Amino acid sequence: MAGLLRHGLRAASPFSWPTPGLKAVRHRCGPIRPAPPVPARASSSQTPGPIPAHPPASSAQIRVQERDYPTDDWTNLTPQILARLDRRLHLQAGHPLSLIRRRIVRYMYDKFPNYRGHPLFSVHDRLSPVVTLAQNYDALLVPPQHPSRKPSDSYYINRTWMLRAHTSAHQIELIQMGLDNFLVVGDVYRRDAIDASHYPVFHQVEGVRLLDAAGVNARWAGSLRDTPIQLFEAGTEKPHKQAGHTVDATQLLEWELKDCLLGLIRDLFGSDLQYRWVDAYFPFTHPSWELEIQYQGQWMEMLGCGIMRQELLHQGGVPEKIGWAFGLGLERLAMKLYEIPDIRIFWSQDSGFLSQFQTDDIDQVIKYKAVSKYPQCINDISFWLPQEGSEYSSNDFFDLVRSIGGDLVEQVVLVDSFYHEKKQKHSHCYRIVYRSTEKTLTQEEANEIHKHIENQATSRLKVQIR
Ligand code: FA5
Ligand code: MG
Repeated sequence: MAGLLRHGLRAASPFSWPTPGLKAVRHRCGPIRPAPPVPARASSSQTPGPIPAHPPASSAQIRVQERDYPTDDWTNLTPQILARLDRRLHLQAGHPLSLIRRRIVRYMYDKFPNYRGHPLFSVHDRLSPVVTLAQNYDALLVPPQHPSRKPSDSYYINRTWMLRAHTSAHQIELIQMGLDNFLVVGDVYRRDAIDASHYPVFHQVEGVRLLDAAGVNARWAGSLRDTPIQLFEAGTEKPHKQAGHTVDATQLLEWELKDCLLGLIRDLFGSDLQYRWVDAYFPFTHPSWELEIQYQGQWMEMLGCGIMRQELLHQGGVPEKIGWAFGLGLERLAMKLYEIPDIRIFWSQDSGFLSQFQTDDIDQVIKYKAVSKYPQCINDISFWLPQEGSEYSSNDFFDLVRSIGGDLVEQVVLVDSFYHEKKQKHSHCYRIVYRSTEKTLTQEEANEIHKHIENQATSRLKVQIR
């Protein structure tokens, strides 16, 4: 969030609020005081308040994911952000965010099996990032005057629709569908400052787990207690628990939540990792925490979590249950895991970056190697293979390319191969990526090497250029 004071790499969350006794975090508009809580299901039409007007959009309609929306004075989506909606990096095969998503899902599947040994958690990774303000804020008890609602902080389609600013926006709809254990993975959008660990589009994994009294007691059946654990009591809110929750139930949930998240972090980074829990504030959880780990000599915030506000479970139609939730940043985890020094690199379409993650083995140890800052030149070559009888192997071609292009060849990939029935010939097409690590290689220079490769392939490998 631009303008928020940071503590090392720890950004103040737009969804957190400073509360007395917590780490001081100041907003650019000065200290923020909590507003009275909004009634559950408050409609977004009640939200405007003293929000600065945004210049009206030039066109009356805006097209987002093949749907037209009327624009209004809140519309602030830019073409650059709209273009990111189709990227879905978390689902792109061979992308670091997709590899780490699969590791998290596997961990959660193993950690929480059902009584038949199947995964308890369902995974929702294709939900549209277009949500209502009611989903993103009201359903999560975010007060009408909360700074995260300002057009300067989020991307609005209009006063009703926006791009989700966190995956928590889907909590209530999935609970209302009857789900008790689920993960949401997706791209989220915030008008955040851009630096090495902040980007306006990033990816989160949300985890939600609900339990009723029977579930809680079955879960801790082995403990030495002789009386069943009660979930609810008529009490008052304390820093360590909600008014309606018992201390016992809160502590059990806190233990399970932190055990789950620490287990995940250790699964990814090994057990000798330096971490710390920091008390936090979110309108939709209490108590709440953030987990920070050491990254490049500083504390970096990886996730927010907490015991779900009971009002949410009432709204979700399951007042008899209690639950925990977390939201973690995929980029931050992937930066640490693969030693990617800058969050902007995830958006690179440079094959020098992507080819480093081309694996189906999610446990493969990959350490990112910096890609040359000079541009690539990409040339394709297609030829008919020699007729049956003469030997040809792709490896011969790879060797030939390397012997001619040397270190200027960054990559050679077979991109297409087919058999022509009439001609009775096989065809191969290779893509050669040229790049210098020392200077900008011009397309003319690349063409010259490419031409030489064509000639040598024809004479030495007996192929016929198409
Ligand atoms: C949230 O988004 C809450 N919805 C998390 C949550 C879920 C709390 C469920 C309680 C229960 P926060 O704004 O702190 O919280 O973001 C969560 C994580 O997203 C951060 O810890 C960080 O890892 C990542 N993150 C936040 N902002 C950015 C950004 N601009 N760029 C990259 N990652 C970010
Ligand atoms: Mg945060």
